[in-house]
Amino acid sequence: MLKGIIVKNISNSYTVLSEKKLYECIPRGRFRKEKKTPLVGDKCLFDEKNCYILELLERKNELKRPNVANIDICLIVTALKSPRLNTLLLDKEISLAILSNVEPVLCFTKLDLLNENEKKEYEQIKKIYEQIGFKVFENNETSKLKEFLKNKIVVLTGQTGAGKSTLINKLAPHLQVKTNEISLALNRGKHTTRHTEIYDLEGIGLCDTPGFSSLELKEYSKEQIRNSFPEFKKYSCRFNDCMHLKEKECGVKEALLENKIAPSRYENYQKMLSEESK
Ligand SMILES: Nc1nc2c(ncn2[C@@H]2O[C@H](COP(=O)(O)OP(=O)(O)OP(=O)(O)O)[C@@H](O)[C@H]2O)c(=O)[nH]1
Ligand SMILES: [Mg+2]
Ligand SMILES: [Zn+2]
Repeated sequence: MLKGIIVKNISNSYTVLSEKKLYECIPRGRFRKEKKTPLVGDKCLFDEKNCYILELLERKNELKRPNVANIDICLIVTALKSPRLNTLLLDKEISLAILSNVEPVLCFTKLDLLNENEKKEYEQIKKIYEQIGFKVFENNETSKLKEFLKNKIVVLTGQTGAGKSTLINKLAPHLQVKTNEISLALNRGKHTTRHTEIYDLEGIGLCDTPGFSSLELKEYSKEQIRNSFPEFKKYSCRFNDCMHLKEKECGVKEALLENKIAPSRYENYQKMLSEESK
């Protein structure tokens, strides 16, 4: 029996990395009865002769979308154009990371497609997120990114076509991960990455994932969604359990009027609440 880490999953087949060797395994063991599904990022014990995963070790955290385990950083890749910037999706991704105890870090792509005005708009957007305390990168800052991500397991998430796989190739040109060049030429928006896989880059675990076009936060309560907006916590309200909606003497709404909280963030917060049923 060996200890390893699951680096890739395609349907019921899991690739386990152990002492620099890869093993194609299938799950078999107690955790199957317990209805625990192995995830990319899981540490496990496996039978290297028969290639069975026997036991999953305790998870440090679990990100729901994409569904991966033991992640240090969630690198949220967002295109400023093509596909059009969608801050609701971005803010949902940030909340999802925070709610799973994973640090969200932002990386914007396709700055080269912006005109001068759009570049100025982008600078404003960047400021909003930096002021909250998030780290913001651009996808051409590869050496800065590599330095920041050193010794971390990083999952790249974001909309289809945002440029996740392209970024992995920029960081690690030897990998040659498949990107969307061909289908773009045919002008078809389709998912290029179909599975989740951790690539090794000099100590950084880079996890590419399939993109999405929408996100739901169904399993989270309204209170959890509220708590996933770190900038709200700087302000105090009359009611301890204030949702910052129609309550009186709400510090968050006052901050909003004074432009200390970005209107786009507050609007997306309202949208996220209204989408949830809990
Ligand atoms: N102009 C420009 N194009 C980019 C940039 N980054 C990525 N692209 C292009 O955007 C398209 C989609 O890139 P991918 O890396 O395949 O996107 P993805 O996020 O991996 O998409 P999925 O795997 O479907 O989730 C490709 O044609 C890339 O060449 C960028 O910074 N500028
Ligand atoms: Mg991809
Ligand atoms: Zn309030």
